[in-house]
Amino acid sequence: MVANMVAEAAATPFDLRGKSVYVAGHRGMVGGALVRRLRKEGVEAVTAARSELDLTDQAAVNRWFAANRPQVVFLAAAKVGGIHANNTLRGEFIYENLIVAANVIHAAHVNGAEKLLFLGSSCIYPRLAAQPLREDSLLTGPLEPTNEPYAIAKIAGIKMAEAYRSQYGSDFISVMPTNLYGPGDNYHPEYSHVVAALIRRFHEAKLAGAPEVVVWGTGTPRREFLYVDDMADACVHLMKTYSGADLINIGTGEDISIAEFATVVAATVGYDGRIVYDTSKPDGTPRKLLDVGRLAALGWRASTPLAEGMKLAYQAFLERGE
Ligand code: GFB
Repeated sequence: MVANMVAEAAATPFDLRGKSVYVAGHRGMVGGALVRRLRKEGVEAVTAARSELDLTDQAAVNRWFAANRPQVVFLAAAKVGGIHANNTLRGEFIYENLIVAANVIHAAHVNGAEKLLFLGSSCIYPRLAAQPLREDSLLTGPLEPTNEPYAIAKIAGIKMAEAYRSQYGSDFISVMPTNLYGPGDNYHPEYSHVVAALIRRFHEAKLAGAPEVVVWGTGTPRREFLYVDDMADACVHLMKTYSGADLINIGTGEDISIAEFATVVAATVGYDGRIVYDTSKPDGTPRKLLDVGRLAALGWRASTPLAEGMKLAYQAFLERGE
């Protein structure tokens, strides 16, 4: 049944060329990758600097949409961070993500946007949902506590897109990316996600000749990592070929333990010291592997293997401007 719905949805073509395409959050890792990917499509995305448009300001968002009237919206703007940021900046994570989603989705509707893609996250699924995580496990159990505020805001965005489709016939779709990494990542030592955190920590340990590197938690949680340019490619593919209320997971379909991943980072960076674990830090969700069956049925699969993506990510880290 679901497979049929997805197959039907895929039959609806949507051409981006010649359209005004707004990427909300273009300074972020995903938004930046979307702008790069859209260029290959012959589309120069419309963007707005934070100084020009504060997405938490409803009146400003309404004014901007009324003046610019984008036909297509990629909603990649969000307050994001790793496990420590999610767990400690809980108020900021729920407030900013709720209000940005509400403001942009509503303004897109009021100003007649033809299509919108909302980016959720794999952390919307219940902490102990069956693996690999299917889209229909949403709201079937309790969430992981470390990122519950972020997940609740993302679930609200998904449900808003779904409700606008149902009540107003808006062509708003939602995608759920797995853990992402690549150029444009945030390398903050405490607030970043694991990939950026470990690239930086292993690199600094190599330069300092440090005998060991500390990795948070037990090393046993498993994560699935998708290179951000693959993510942008999947989003553009779905924008063009998918229209439906069902969520679509975006991932590789393969996961790795944090301990194994730490050895991948060590190899990428060229660090040969010891790896030790700080078990006073949280592990978070034990496993978060996405079922990518719907995405595969829609004709897309990831193309960047982890080792290759990590080389590109390390290169981007070395070349980054601070
Ligand atoms: O990437 P990360 O912060 O996000 O952590 P989550 C993944 C795993 O890596 C956890 C471990 O088990 C961490 O304990 N880890 C080991 C580290 N060393 C480090 C380190 O130095 N820094 C970090 N950050 N982790 C996030 C959510 O959860 O996933 C967000 O909090 C978002 O809401 C994102 O959904 C995709 O996978 O645990």
